[in-house]
Amino acid sequence: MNKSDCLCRVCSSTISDIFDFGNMPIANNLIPVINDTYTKNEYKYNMKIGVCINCSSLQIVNVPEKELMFNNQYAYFASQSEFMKSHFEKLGNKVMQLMDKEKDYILEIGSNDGIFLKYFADKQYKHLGVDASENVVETAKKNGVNALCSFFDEETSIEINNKYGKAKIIVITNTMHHIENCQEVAKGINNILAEDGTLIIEDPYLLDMYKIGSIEQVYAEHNFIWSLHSYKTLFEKHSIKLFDVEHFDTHGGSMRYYFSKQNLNKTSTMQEYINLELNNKIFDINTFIKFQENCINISKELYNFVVSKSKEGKIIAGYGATAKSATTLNYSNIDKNLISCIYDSTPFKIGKYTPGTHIEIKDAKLFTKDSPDYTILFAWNHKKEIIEKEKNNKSKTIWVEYIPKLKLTYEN
Ligand code: DWN
Ligand code: ZN
Repeated sequence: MNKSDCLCRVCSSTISDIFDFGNMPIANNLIPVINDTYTKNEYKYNMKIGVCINCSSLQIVNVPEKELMFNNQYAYFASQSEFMKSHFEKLGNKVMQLMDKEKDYILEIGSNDGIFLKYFADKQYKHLGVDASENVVETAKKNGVNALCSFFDEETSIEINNKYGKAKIIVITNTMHHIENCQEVAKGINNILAEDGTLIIEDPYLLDMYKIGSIEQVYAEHNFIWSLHSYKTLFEKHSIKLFDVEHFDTHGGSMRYYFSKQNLNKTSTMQEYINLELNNKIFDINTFIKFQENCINISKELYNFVVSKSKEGKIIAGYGATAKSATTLNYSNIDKNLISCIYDSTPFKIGKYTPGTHIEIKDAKLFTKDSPDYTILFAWNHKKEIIEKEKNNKSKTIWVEYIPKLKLTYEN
């Protein structure tokens, strides 16, 4: 690996410890058919992650080309979760209070299938979504959203500024951690955010990841896991200041960050989380090392469980063909020989196969009829929604959770 690969993309310090996952496929690159052409040519990269003890950001040190991850075959359509829809509707209502409907517009970077901007489109607010994956942009447009297919960088920001002017609100949910060149995004935001505007970012939170040992939050796509300290370091370089945060349980623990170009008073919640990060030693390399050990144990525990049940002749399936589970499945060597299939409700995913491990993805509607002996809840972050739905469907299985540790729940 080049030395420059090991420099922090936030603050340019050297990344001190590297956790090598071995060869990994791209998490959302589902395989359409299992044959030699697809399986032999499947793209893999040697995934290595490290943490910067200067700014605390956790990152993949060798990120694959962005076009390999975001293209017209992007598999994740955020609107599959009713809970996430209502989560974003609440954010929409809050943001509308900050806007003058006649004058202002909102820009969303990483607008996916329009899950968030749909509320603005429905209420005729001026808005623009930018997303690099053509197929999700098409879905957003069908949902009435004004969306542009592009990677967001400095050049795009200039084009948007020329056409739409400065944005009063910029929202980036579950996307900033996808973008390798975070400096370029920050520059672009600086170009386009109004002087009295607000930047809102939300994504999985480093302290939660450390706490529950969710090794899976990292995969090519999630090439950063951010904290308050690391976001502050990045945006302060570009004269954009963090002034408030809000914590959510979504996606295994997420933080929402509020930034402004103005010198606004910092909230007490922000100070609380700054202290929490310091108390939890996010700048101590041992925190990262302990996390690694915990992740290795979780993977081994799940593998041993699956192998032992498979030897007993039990049918073991999965629920939720998540991008996250690509890390666990590939790292733990759990593949199609051990897992019968994974159930999922996303039309784009059904009938395809998981990357690297080649497990068939089946329509979630078949779950009740199939009733596998054990079902690993890969979409563990949607536990409440999925278990309630399957309870109503009278599905019978033993649910298997593996984060933060192995847990069985009998559903009979
Ligand atoms: O940032 C990202 C996040 C937010 O989402 C992306 N990089 C990609 C994606 O990650 P993920 O695939 O790990 O996300 P989810 O939301 O955990 O995926 C849930 C999966 O489960 C989806 O494929 C949809 C499926 N699902 C289902 O079949 N029935 C979900 C729900 C709620 C359901 O009821
Ligand atoms: Zn750094």
